[in-house]
Amino acid sequence: MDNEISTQPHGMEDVEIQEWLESLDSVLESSGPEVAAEILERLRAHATVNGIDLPFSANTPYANTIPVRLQPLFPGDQELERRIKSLIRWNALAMVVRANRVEHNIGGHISTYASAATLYEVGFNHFFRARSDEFEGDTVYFQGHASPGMYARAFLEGRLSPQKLENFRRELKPGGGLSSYPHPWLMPDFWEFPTVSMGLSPLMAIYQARYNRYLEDRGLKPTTDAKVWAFLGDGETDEPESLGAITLASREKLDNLIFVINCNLQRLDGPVRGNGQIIQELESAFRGARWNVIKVLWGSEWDPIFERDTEGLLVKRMGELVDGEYQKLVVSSGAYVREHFFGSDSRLLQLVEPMSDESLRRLRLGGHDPRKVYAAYKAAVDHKGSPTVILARTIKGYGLGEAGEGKNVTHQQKKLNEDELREFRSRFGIPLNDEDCIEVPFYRPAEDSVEIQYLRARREALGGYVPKRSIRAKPLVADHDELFKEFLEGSDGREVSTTMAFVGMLRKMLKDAEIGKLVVPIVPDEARTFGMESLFRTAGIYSSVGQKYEPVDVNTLLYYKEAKDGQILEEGITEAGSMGSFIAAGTAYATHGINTIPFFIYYSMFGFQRIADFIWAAADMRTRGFMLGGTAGRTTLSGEGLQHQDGNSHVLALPVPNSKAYDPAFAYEIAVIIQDGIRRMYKEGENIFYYITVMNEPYAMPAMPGDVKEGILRGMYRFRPAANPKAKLRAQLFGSGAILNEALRAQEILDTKYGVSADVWSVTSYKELYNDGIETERWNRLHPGEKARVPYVAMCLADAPGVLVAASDYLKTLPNMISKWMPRHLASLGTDGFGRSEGRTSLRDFFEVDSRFITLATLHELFVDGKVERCIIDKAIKDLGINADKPNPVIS
Ligand SMILES: Cc1ncc(C[n+]2csc(CCOP(=O)(O)OP(=O)(O)O)c2C)c(N)n1
Ligand SMILES: [Mg+2]
Repeated sequence: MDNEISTQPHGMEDVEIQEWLESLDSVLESSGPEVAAEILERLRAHATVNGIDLPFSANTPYANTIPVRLQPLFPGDQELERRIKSLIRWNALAMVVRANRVEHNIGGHISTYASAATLYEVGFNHFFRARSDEFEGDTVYFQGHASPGMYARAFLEGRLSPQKLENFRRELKPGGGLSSYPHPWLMPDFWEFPTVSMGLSPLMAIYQARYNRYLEDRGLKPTTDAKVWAFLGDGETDEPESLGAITLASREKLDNLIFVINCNLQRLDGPVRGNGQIIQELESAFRGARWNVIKVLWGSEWDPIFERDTEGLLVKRMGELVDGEYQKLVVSSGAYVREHFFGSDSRLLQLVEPMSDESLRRLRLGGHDPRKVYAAYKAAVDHKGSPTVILARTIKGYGLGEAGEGKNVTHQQKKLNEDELREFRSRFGIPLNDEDCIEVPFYRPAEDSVEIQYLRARREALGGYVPKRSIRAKPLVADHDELFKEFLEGSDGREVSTTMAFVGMLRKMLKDAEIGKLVVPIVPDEARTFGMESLFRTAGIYSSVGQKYEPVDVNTLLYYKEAKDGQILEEGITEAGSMGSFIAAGTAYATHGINTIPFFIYYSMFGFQRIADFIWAAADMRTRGFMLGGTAGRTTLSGEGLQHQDGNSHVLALPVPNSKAYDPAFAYEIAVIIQDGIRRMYKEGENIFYYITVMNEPYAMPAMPGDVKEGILRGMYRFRPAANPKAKLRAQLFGSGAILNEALRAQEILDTKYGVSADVWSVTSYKELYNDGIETERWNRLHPGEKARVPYVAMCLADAPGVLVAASDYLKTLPNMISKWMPRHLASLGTDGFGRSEGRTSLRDFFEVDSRFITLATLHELFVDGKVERCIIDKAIKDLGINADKPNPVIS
């Protein structure tokens, strides 16, 4: 163990060591701890210069960080708080037990909250400040599995009815219920942050705390001392996202951020680190990342024993045990503790000699002692200059006794037998008799009881109730027609990409009177890829410390300008972190009452594919804003190959219910989508967000062909009608994004070479079309007596003659999923398969989505329909230069 007291190096005399120690003591006495620390630091540097390889340890001993003498007085009524906590414990347990009695295996967790009750209650009674008109409030990420405790508290607070509690995990019952975990989508007046997909909330909390600073530095909100608290499980820290952004927090000196890690040493299956010490491991990771680490390991009962231990034997012994041993010790009898813990050394045994076995058994852990927890929280909120993590030791399933306390099965414990219920009731002093108690009723003392009065008074003093979600931003009012007008007019033949067009819009939006300040561009080290560098200088890159150096390119027009009031969030190479900022910005309408509008632009392949779970959480949180998948399209992004070329994201966007997904081809389509998106989200307050793919293929942007806005938004419109609608051979071609141009070229070839006259449609969103189709079918099914509605796709194509061919830069499943509402068979071309490092032309040949393949598919459909002869197809294959024996891109 790192914190073992090392044995004496050979050759060194005791007296020599004693001399060194004494001189340090005298410095301490005469000049104080700062000078002593300085000397030690200098000694360390001196030793290093002289080639002495000092062992590195980021650990402190296995002891409380805050010594008893620095522990503040506990300001509350400890006995009353204990009683309130006991009631919450009971109701939290009752909620789970009752739910599982009514519906077998409905689930729920008892042991997580049981271990964390003190950690939460000290927060609720003394720290978590509510949001009010005067103060933005603290932001709390509650550990998902502890939700029964939050519900039980809200019940005592009179905020949740017994009926709601009764319907825990049965949300669809009449009168509603409570969602299993924190889900703002399901309980939008209560929960703010979804936390139950473990690992997401620590990262989101870090970026939330940073975003709070961003808003302050940009003058969008007043500077306050509001805190972001994130409650995590120790097992949860194994998720790479949990610790993945901790250096950002220290780099940004986020002293508005406090992590509380509930170290019950257990996860679902068993110990987190049976053969090690999770607390020491976390301490070294966080200290190494320059966080302020506060360990809360031992309760007050241990203090006198430590005091008697002048030789440091107890700390040494504590550092020796692995977590598997600790797990056993804390639930064992006093005699066992005496024998197996203190018994390792006769001097240790002596320390506890005067204590009875019963008092040994009652030695509490730090995380269950409100005085220790209060001291840690107070130190955390007062700490300046870095974020704080509190590592609090607790027992999983605390108080469950034989029903699971500290046992490996405890996470899954949802039922208690009669004896166990009575035992729990007695242990926590719940005023229910033996008979009543086995019914596990919810229990709330009278409104005028001291418990309820105290609890209400504490919350009043802290500004109101937590958690509570409310929308505080006022809707925008402008229509922004002027802003977007120029983009409807085309590029006058100038070849631009849709990315360039979008960046042009972004530039203009940043200057807009109403939304200019609210726009938050977010980019994960990809701004140059998207041609956004011109914004560096004009909008500035946010840096909490401004720019401490003269940038190397200062003499150029587009230099890398960092500024304290910079608007761009240049996140570096972290799509997950950028998503954290996107979520913070896109929920600021609720969290801060500010309508910030995030535009998160990134390499499209590294979005839905890489950070889908964050996107799901964003959806749950009712995040508003725009995600832009840049360099999109499997065949439109040339050269980059298999890992980069995205033909997936529009399929992966399908499951997210409240995200709109568009694959626009032209600048005016993007303008229409963004303008309408701002209206829907920030004027109408819809809880939706947008995913728009933009490409890097340059071509002339046409003007909007008449009023096609509705079609753009609903998912499709006829972009270029057939030249000769009366022709005998007819077709309808569907293209999206850059592939629309291939459809247009095919239209030309079909017309001039094969006498086929085709309409070309721009399909801007297969997802919109699909959702419209399934919703229409559903409505018709539920309303058989009423006039049947027609899906939008069917409406568009009602009078559209000829064969149908779709081509997209994404999987063929996209067009296929709407084909059932089309009047005839649809031939779908798409980019299923692994990408290749190649140029666009070769890629589109390889994936069979170019104008030649669209032409061939059209002729083939006509052939199947008996409208053209086989020989036409044979000749076309030859004329178009198609290799019929080429490898199948799907599996090659
Ligand atoms: C990403 C993710 N993976 C798995 C789970 C399933 N799960 C729920 S709780 C749990 C164990 C939690 O252990 P810990 O973080 O130590 O919390 P504790 O309950 O001990 O406080 C697991 C594996 C989940 N919720 N999220
Ligand atoms: Mg745990």
